[in-house]
Amino acid sequence: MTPTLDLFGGDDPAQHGRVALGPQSVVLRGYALPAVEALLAGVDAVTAQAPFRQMVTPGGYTMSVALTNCGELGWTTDARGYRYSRIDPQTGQPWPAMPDAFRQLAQDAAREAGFPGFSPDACLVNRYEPGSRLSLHQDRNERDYGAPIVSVSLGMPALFLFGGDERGDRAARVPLFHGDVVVWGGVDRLRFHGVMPLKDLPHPRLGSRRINFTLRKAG
Ligand code: MD6
Ligand code: FE
Repeated sequence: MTPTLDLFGGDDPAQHGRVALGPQSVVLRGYALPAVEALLAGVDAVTAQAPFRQMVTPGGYTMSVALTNCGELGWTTDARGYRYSRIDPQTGQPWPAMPDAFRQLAQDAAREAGFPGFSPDACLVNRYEPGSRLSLHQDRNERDYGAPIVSVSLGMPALFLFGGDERGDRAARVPLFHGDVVVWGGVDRLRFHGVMPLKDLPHPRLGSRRINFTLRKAG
């Protein structure tokens, strides 16, 4: 018998690596891999109705990340501020429905991370290209901080910055790969975080893109 170092637990997604980022935040390595094709079909369905677009921050900067949304509520930014809305300002229509594969994965991952009964009503979908970045921020436009956020990464890898409760706190750099899912909530819910500028490391399935979507209870 050949001894193997089974760091990632074979093919059982529940046994893939877990990396704790804080008391109530965890990276579930590869957790989304079995669902990738269903998730990408969901992304295509969403973006056919609500295309990716680059939004402008209240400070007047055009975001390098392009975004869209699905679910009852969608996150937007413009000169007047950040907010959730039921209507896509670009199409004048409600945001597309949240694909079942998104909702199911988010519920399962949340339960796995200690947040049973997660029922998201908003999903922000981000598209990164080489050089795209997301500066340090807190997610605080949601009404209730009691629910966690579930974040799914597909395509090119990214270096995620996970800081503390103050902007100036030292941030850990955590690589996120295709199929990784991050869940955080509770005492970690308002920690500052961001994404370093992406390197061009083309992914076999998605090319020079990274797709990240985050599921939330916003309303
Ligand atoms: C990203 N994620 O990974 C950006 N926010 O591309 C986020 O900003 C984020 O991953 C709240 C909770 C989880 C996240
Ligand atoms: Fe965020």
